[in-house]
Amino acid sequence: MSDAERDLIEALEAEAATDRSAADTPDIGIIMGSDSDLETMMTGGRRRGAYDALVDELGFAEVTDYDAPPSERFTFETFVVSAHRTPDLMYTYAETAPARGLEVIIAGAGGKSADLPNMTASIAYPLPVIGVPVQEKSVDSVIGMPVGAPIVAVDAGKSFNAALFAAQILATYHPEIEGRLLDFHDRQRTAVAETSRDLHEQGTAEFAERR
Ligand code: RP5
Repeated sequence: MSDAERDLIEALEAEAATDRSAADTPDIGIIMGSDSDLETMMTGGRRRGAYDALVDELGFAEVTDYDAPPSERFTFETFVVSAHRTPDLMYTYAETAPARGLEVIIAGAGGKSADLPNMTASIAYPLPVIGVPVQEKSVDSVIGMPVGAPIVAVDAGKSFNAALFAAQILATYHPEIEGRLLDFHDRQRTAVAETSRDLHEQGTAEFAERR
C-alpha cells in the first residue's frame, strides 16, 4: 500500500474516533472511482452534476478540512476511492462512514466493472448509498446486487439527481432541506416555462443562436 493511501486511511480512522457534533461533520459523502469521473460526478457540463445541485441549488458547502468545517449547516465531502486500485481505502471509507457522521453516500464509477457503489453499499450498510453509473455500460454492475444487499441508483451520468435524492433523504428529518428542495423545484418550473416562452417568441433560429 502506498504512503498516500495509508495516510488517507489513517485520517479517516482518526476522524471516526472524534466526537464532533452532527453540525460539524459532512452530511453527504461523495466518492468516485477516478478523477476522470469528476465532470460527470460533480460539475457536469451542459447537464449539471452533484456539486451543482448541492452548492448552487441547495446551499451545501464542501468540507475540505475536518478540523475547520464550513459555517454552512449542511455539507458534503469528496474523495476518489477505487474499488479495484485502492480496495483498502474503499473498505475504510465505507466502514467509518457512520462514525464520521455521514448520513448518505453518493458513489459513482464507470467502466464495465463499476463495483465501487455496490461494494460501498455492502460495507456501509445500513447507511444508504446512491449509485451513479458514470457510463451507460456501467448500469448493470452498479444496480446488479443480490437480494438482501440493497442499493438504489440513478440513470447513467445523472449525479445531479443523486444529489437531489440524497437531500431528499436528509429532508425527512431536516425541514430546512425540505424547504430548499421545494424552492429548487419552483425555480426549475419557472426556468422551464421561461425557456418555453423564449423559444416560442424568438423562434427556433434566434433561440438557438442566443442560447
Ligand atoms: C472506473 O474506471 C472509474 O470509475 C472510471 O470511470 C473508469 C476509468 O478510470 P481511469 O482509467 O480514467 O482512471 O473504475
